[in-house]
Amino acid sequence: MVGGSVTRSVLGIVLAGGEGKRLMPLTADRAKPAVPFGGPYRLIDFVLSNLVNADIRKICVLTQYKSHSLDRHVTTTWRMSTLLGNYVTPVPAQQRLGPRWYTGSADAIYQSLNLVYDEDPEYIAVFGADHVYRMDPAQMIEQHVFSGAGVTVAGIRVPRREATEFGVIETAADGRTIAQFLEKPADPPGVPDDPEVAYASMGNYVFTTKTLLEALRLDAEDPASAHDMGGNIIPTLVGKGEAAVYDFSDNEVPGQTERDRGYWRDVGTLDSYYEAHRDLASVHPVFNLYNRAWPILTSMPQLPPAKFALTGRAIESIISAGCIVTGEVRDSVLSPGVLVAGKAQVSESVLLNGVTIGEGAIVRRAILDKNVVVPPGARIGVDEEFDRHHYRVSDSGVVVLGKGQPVVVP
Ligand code: ADQ
Repeated sequence: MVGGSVTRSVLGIVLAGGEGKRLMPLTADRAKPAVPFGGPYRLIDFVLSNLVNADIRKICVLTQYKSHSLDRHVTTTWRMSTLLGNYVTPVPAQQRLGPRWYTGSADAIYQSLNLVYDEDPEYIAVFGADHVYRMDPAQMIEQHVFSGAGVTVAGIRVPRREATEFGVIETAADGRTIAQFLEKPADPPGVPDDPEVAYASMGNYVFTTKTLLEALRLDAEDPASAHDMGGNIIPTLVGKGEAAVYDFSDNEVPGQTERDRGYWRDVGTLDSYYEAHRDLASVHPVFNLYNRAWPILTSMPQLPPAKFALTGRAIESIISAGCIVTGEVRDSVLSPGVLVAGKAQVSESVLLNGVTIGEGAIVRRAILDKNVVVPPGARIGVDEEFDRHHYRVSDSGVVVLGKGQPVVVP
C-alpha cells in the first residue's frame, strides 16, 4: 500500500459523460453513471468509493449528457469536508474553449484543464464511471510511480469474444510495457498463453501530469483525432513507448476473498446490468456488497425500514428501505420505496425507486425503471409476444420499462 501521502498528491478525474445508449431506456433521462444499481446505489458510487477509500479526495467528475440527476447525486451524496481541501465536484461542460460540447473523453479533460492547473498535482488518475467493482487505486499508482511510465492503464483478462467492446492490450516481453493498444478491435488478439482470452483496458488510467498535458495538447492540434482517451491518447502514448499496464489481478482489497477478488463488470448493456443484479441477489454472490472493510458508499434516503405485511415475503432478494411487500418477491432487487401489493408475484426482476406492483400482478424477468405502476392483475414477462409488441425486450428476453412507462393491460 502506498498510504495516504502519495494518493493525496493525486487528482482524480472521473469521466462521467457517457450516454449509455445500450442501456436505453434506463438512460433516457439520466447519464449512464447515474443509473441506479444494487438497490440504493448509482453506478458512479463504485468508482468514487474506490478512489475515496484509497484516500484520493480531490476528485472532479466531468459530466455532459443529461447530467441533472448525476449532478444532484454527486453534490448531495459526495460532499467532503472542505477543511482539508477535500472535494468531489461535478464539472459540467463549460464551453471554455468555444461554443461546443465535448467531442470525446480527451476533449472533456482538455476543456477542463483549469482544474488541473489549479491543483497542480504530480499524478492524475483518470477513471471511468460505468463499472461495478472494488479496486484499491493506490496499488496502481504505486506501480506507476515506481515504473516511471508516462501512463499506466489498468488491464483485466476477459473472454476474447467480449473484447470487441474494449481497448485490447498487447504487452512487450517484459509483461509491463504496452507494445500495442487496439481500441475496440473487430477481431481481438488473445493472450500468448490462451487464445480465447484477451487483455482488456478497464478504462482507468494513471498519468504523470506532464505526460497527460503534453498528450492532450498534441491531440487538440490534430484535426484527424476523435479526441478520445482509448481511441487516441492511449494509442499515441503506446506508440511513444510511454505506456505500461497494471494487472488488475494483482490488486488486493481489504476484506475480499478469493471468490470476489478480480470482480469487474461493465454493465453497459441491459443484459449485463440484469445479470449483475442476479448475482447480487443470489445466495452466494460473487460481488459482496457487505464487505465493510472497503465500503461502497452512497447516501441512504430518509425512509422507514422495509416492511413485510400479512403474507408478504421475499426470498433470495435485496429489499431496500421504504419498501412494503405484501405479495411475494423472489430472486429480485428492489430499490427504495417499492410497493408490492397482496397476491402479487415478482420474480427474477429489478425494480427501481418507487415502483408499484398492484394486487395479483405478475412480474417476471423484468427491469422496471422509477415510478412504473403495474396495475392490479397485469402481467409482465409472461407472454413473450405481447411483451415484444409493447415493451423493450433485451437480447436475452428481459422486459424493460422506462421511467414511469405505462403498463399495457389487454
Ligand atoms: P468506452 O466505455 O466505450 O470504452 P467511452 O464511451 O469514451 O468509452 O466511455 C469511457 C468513460 O468516459 C465512461 O465513464 C463515460 O461515462 C465517459 N465519457 C464518455 N464520453 C464522455 C464525455 N464526452 N465527457 C465526459 N465523460 C465521457 C472505454 C475505453 C476502452 C476500455 C473501456 C472499458 O475507451 O479502451 O476498454 O472504456 O470499459
